[in-house]
Amino acid sequence: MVGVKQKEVRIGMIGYQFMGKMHSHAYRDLPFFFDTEARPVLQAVAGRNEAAVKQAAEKMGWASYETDWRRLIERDDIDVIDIVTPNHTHADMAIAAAEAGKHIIIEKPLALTVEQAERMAEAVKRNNVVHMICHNYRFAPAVQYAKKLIQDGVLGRLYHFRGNYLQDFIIDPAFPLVWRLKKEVSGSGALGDIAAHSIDLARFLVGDIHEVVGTMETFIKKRPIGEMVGGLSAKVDSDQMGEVTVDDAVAFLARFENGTVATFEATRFAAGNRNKNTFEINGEKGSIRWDMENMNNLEVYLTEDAPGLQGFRLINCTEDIHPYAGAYWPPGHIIGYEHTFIHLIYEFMKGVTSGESPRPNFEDGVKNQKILAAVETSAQTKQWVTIDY
Ligand code: 4PW
Repeated sequence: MVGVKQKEVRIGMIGYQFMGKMHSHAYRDLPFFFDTEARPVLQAVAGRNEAAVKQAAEKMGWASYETDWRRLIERDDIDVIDIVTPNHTHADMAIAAAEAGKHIIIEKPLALTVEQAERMAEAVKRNNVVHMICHNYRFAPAVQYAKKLIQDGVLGRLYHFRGNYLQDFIIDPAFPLVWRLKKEVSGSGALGDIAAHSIDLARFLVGDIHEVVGTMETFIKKRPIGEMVGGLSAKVDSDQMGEVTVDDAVAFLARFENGTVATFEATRFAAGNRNKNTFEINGEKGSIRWDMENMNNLEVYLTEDAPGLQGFRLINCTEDIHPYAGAYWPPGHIIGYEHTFIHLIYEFMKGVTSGESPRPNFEDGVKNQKILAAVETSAQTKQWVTIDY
């Protein structure tokens, strides 16, 4: 970075699989494209299996490794703890990291329960550390541009938000009972794993949610015992069957505090939809829609367009005017999924320099967790549930 003195920020990451690989890549690529005062250093990675964590450290460029996450947090050559482990470990790790004065970046959802999430938020506040939760999709240039259009009043008053997150990776009944399907490890299923992203997008683009009513379903109740093997693949370990204790699918209605009405659907049983994270927003002056699988594009419809010319226009958000896009290639030279994490890490590094926790932070994580809990309560009681902020 020319002319600005850079400060090294030493990262200690707990976990090294799918999201660990993604975060490692983002730390390494960040300086290629963005100027920051804080320069991330891949100081140490932690995992229980020594051979595997050693190999991961070598492959992803981490300077050292630990086999005990508590030892990583104790190290005085670590400034940031990055938590990319399954959800049931989040609370203990984040609270210990905060008590040790480390800044924290953590994968979603924040915790298993609202109670855990609140304790985590109190710990980061009490210890005055910078905190952020990894809802990466809001950092796509097209989503950031959608936010700008809404803020500038281009859509006028907002009437509808429609958020879908559709996957199909567990549709085969032979797909094993991995951690993502166990309530005590993951908290919930499609709800916390993917609807959580739609909730974050909704809160980012529209505002706070006031009340929800929903339904949840588990289509396949028992599966063979097994484990994840990277990405969203898994392997069966045994011919024993175990009980699925989370939702396979969730659908809910919501009303925002500003009067916008929403529908949400999240499922891992939508055959043919690999990572179909989409939203549409309808306002008094037009509509916008976005689809993660074509993430550089934003579709925009404006009611003021001349008769005969009305229709959704396709904006390829790769121009300098589109947030983050100008840091990369010339217009039309698209970016991808991994870049959303580079932008997120960029914001986090700026936060570490300024001392301000970037959004979405643990306070957002608590609000999101309350919405997840309200949807579950509503599915059980078959009633509308007001979110108690
Ligand atoms: O964003 C999605 C996640 O939250 C991911 O791409 C896969 O599904 C992995 O976990 C969830």
